[in-house]
Formats: sequence, C-alpha cells, structure tokens
Amino acid sequence: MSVAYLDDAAPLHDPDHVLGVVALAGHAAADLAVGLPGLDRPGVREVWRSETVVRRESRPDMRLATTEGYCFGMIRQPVPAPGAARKPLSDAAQAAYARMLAASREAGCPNLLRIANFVPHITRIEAGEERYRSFNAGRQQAFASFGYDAVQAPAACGLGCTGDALLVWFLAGREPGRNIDNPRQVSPRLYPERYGVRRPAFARATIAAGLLMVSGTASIVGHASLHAGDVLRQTDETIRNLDALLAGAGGGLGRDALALKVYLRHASDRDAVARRLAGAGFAPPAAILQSEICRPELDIEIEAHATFAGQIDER
Ligand code: 3EB
Repeated sequence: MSVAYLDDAAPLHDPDHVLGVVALAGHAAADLAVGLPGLDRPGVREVWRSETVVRRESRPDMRLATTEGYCFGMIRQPVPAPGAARKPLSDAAQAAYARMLAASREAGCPNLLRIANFVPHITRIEAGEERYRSFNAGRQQAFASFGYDAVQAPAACGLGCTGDALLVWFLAGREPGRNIDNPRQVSPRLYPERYGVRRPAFARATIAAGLLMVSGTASIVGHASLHAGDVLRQTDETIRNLDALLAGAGGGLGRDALALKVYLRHASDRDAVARRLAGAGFAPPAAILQSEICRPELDIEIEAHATFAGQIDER
C-alpha cells in the first residue's frame, strides 16, 4: 500500500489502483471532503493506493474499496441537529462505526488497521457534554455491540472539522496488524474520566500493509497535556513521542522516514513549527492543516506514516 499527497492541480493517475482520495484541504474531487484550511498549500489530497487492482463500490454517504486482503472505506455520517437527538455526536459515531464494522466484516477484513476521525466542532459543549466525549461514547458502544475488543483498536486520529457531518475513513485487513505502544503515554483506554466515561479507543501506532501508521500524536505524557500555551515546547514533546514510536516499531526508521501531517490550532504558528521540525531532521511535512485539536489546551497534533519493510511478527 502507498500514500501520496497531491495538490489540486496534480492529475490522479492509474485510477484502477486507487483505494481512496481524501481531500484534506481544498475542493478538488475526492471520495471524502474534509476541507480543512491548508496552511502550506490551498489544496491537498491524500491518495491511498494498492499494488493490486481495486474494486470500488458506492453506497449512500459511503465509499468502499476492496482488494485481495484489504478494505478501505470512507464514511460521511450526518450529525443530527441538537434538537433531534439527545447526544448527536454519540449517535453519529455509533452509526458510522457500526457501518465500518459491518462493511469490513462483510468484505472478509475484520481486522481494523487504521482509522481517521474528523469530528465537526469537536470541543463544543452540547447538552452539558463535550462533543469529543460524546463521540468516544458512541465509538465504544459500536465496538461493544459488534463484540469488537477495543484493546485491538488500531492507530487513529481525532481532529476537529467544520460542517455538519462526522467524517471517518478506515483501512481494514484480512490479517491483523501489529499495534505499537508508546511507553511515555498511558493507553487511551486508561485515560481519566474527563475524556469520557467511555474512554477513547485507539492504538498509538499500527504496522500493517507495509506501512508504519502513527496516530495523531500530541504533547501528552502519561495522560496529561503538557506545555499549554507554548506551541514550540508542545512540538518538542510531540517529537519525543514520535521518537518513542519509531523505537518501538524497530526496523531502524529515523525521523526523516516519516511523512508528516501537521495539524495546528493557530495558522500563525506555521512558520515557527515548520522550522522546528526541519531543525529536528524531519522531511518537509506532506501537509500542514488548520484544525481544532480534541483537547482545548493543545495547539498541535502530528500524524505520520512510513513505508515499513519489517515483518509484522518479528518481535
Ligand atoms: C491523544 O493522544 C490525542 O480519539 O481517536 C489522538 C489520536 C487523539 C486519536 C481518537 C485522539 C484520537 O489523546 C488525541
């Protein structure tokens, strides 16, 4: 599997091998339109490709691509209006995750390998509860009702977006991946209750499909956010977390092997953060995007992937 980042003018070649096109920023044609403000270029599409030919299918508000051994899905789940549901985000998350679990199992790919969550207005308080907490409840409920063990949950990201739909894409496989732990951070399953009575469920990184896929990573040590108000110290802490995951993955990958997606709360932080990352030996980010991070005190979250030749079972 491979991932590329295209600006809006770039043609999408070899469509038979494309699993999915996610427009992170800009308005180019895509399977899933996230449409965050692009801080380094106005349009950027993330393109997932398979080495083998892809079968594609469209359902209402969902695109599905399957290959021998893998399934890639993109879901646009409308969020009910606050008056129409008691917990709109919980309902939407439960519905989106139920569709994901049903579709991946139906495709013979019951092992989730990577999930991305874009939650509209993620830190807004609604009916006395933050929407991210409500999202966490719905995600857990769907896992529970499908008998999916949340301990197996793969790498993910949880970011804010605008609009009125929850956007989720996922990669699932016939075979399981290998989840990587970050010893500097507690598992999201063990976060304190303030992130939801039903906790977040995701792994810090997953190795599968020839990729090391690193979750949204932030300035969190243990379960606590560090360096509130200082984006550069948050960047440094995030780099230490990325280093821990590179070490945990094995295979000798360095910082420069990672393709980064950098999410910033404040557009004005772009140049300082880009300089800090370059100075630390990272390649220029694949994308720099403006987004609401899921904890109000965090100003930066970094997601990454690298091609990974190491065997999944070589522990
Ligand atoms: C964190 O480490 C930061 O809820 O799926 C990162 C990755 C975060 C995934 C998710 C949230 C999620 O808790 C936020």
